[in-house]
Amino acid sequence: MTLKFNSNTRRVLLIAFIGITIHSILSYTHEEYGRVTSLQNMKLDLSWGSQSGYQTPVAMNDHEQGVGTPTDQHEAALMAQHKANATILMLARNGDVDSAVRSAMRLEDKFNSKFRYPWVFLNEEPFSDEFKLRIGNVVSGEVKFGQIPREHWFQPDWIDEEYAKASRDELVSKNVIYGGSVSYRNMCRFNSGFFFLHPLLQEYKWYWRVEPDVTFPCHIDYDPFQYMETHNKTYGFTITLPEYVETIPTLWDATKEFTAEHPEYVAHGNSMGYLSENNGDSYNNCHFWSNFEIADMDFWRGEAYMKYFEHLDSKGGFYYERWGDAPVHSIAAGLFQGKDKIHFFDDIGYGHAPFTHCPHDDGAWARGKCSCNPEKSFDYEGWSCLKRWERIFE
Ligand SMILES: Nc1nc2c(ncn2[C@@H]2O[C@H](COP(=O)(O)OP(=O)(O)O)[C@@H](O)[C@H]2O)c(=O)[nH]1
Ligand SMILES: *[C@@H]1O[C@H](CO)[C@@H](O)[C@H](O)[C@H]1NC(C)=O
Ligand SMILES: *[C@@H]1O[C@H](CO)[C@@H](O)[C@H](O)[C@H]1NC(C)=O
Ligand SMILES: [Mg+2]
Repeated sequence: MTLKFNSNTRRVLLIAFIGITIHSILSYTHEEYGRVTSLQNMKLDLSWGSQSGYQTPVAMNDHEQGVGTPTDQHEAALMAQHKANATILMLARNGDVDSAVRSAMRLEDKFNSKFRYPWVFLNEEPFSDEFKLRIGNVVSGEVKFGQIPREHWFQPDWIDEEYAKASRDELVSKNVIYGGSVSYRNMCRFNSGFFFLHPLLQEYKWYWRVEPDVTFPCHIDYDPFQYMETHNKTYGFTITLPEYVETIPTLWDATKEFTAEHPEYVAHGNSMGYLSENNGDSYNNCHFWSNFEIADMDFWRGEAYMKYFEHLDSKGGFYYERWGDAPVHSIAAGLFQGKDKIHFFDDIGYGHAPFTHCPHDDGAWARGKCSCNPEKSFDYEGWSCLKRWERIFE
């Protein structure tokens, strides 16, 4: 096979060549500057200037809405004035760097290059220089890298490790995903009870949780944080499905114990009809998939949730079973406040393997903003709990 370039291809290559050349010159200039500053200061320098290394990957997708045109910059400046007290948050390991970068690029491309919210990355280990540099090169706003305090992450000493090990082995024998993993349990407990206490998050009210290797198939042309604020919401989701029952056999009993002790925290007009088929006698395992969350940390920091978490933690279920932060968040968000505090972000396309939420006809998809197939949206597939969510508003 011979390689032939038509004139279009040649044009693209020429533009790419010029782009790479300019970028190399600018990177070089920048590198000189960067050497005398710390990594974080260097990041600040990268963020706003037209030298931003960030623009290169986006410019390659020239069929999509680019960044950096005067109109976009003007829009960004306008939007910056109304910015919510919010951050984008990712928990990741150094080994997740490739997939973390992919997620960050995608969210920047579809949303954040226009809004420039800061990012916070958390890890129980110090982030590597590679991680910080590569993430710094793709985000448009400020970025902070934090280490999680030991006592917020590792299995507490009062957990009976022999019993915990036996429970892990049992889940492994039942082929339950992450059944044998202690680090996964640390992560679930951290996301349930501690992330919002991290020093780097204290200055924020809102967060958007992002994970490595997630996708955003639609352009997001409004600010979801401001939507939450304006509509008095505390918790937003895109996908809802049932939890593996083997991972939470006693979570609902522990919850009922708590609500019996503290009936004052159970709100009128709550979402029990979504969580249960029998008015709370048992849990139907439906939860909001917490790898995507746009939510108010002040709800987690509040008395009801803090007490609920302490109660759950004291049961040891994060280690003796494999309680996930998704059912824990969902039950609390569903019971300790009215159902109108929770928002289904139908118009935000979102993918985390193996499921994708693709907006339906009347949403963003019809406005020509999505690349996903709405017919393959998870929403009304057998597994989805969306019908159970919607039935409480009928
Ligand atoms: N720092 C750190 N992050 C973790 C660890 N385990 C999981 N994560 C992060 O926690 C989130 C959920 O983990 P993931 O492997 O995606 O679990 P899944 O989505 O349930 O399959 C992701 O943001 C991971 O990067 C860990 O041991 N250390
Ligand atoms: C942002 O939210 C946090 C948490 O609610 C609060 O402590 C902080 O004062 C807020 N900052 C601004 C500028 O409103
Ligand atoms: C917002 O919700 C809170 C409860 O969290 C309620 O007290 C308040 O009245 C609501 N405000 C508006 C404007 O609806
Ligand atoms: Mg994940």
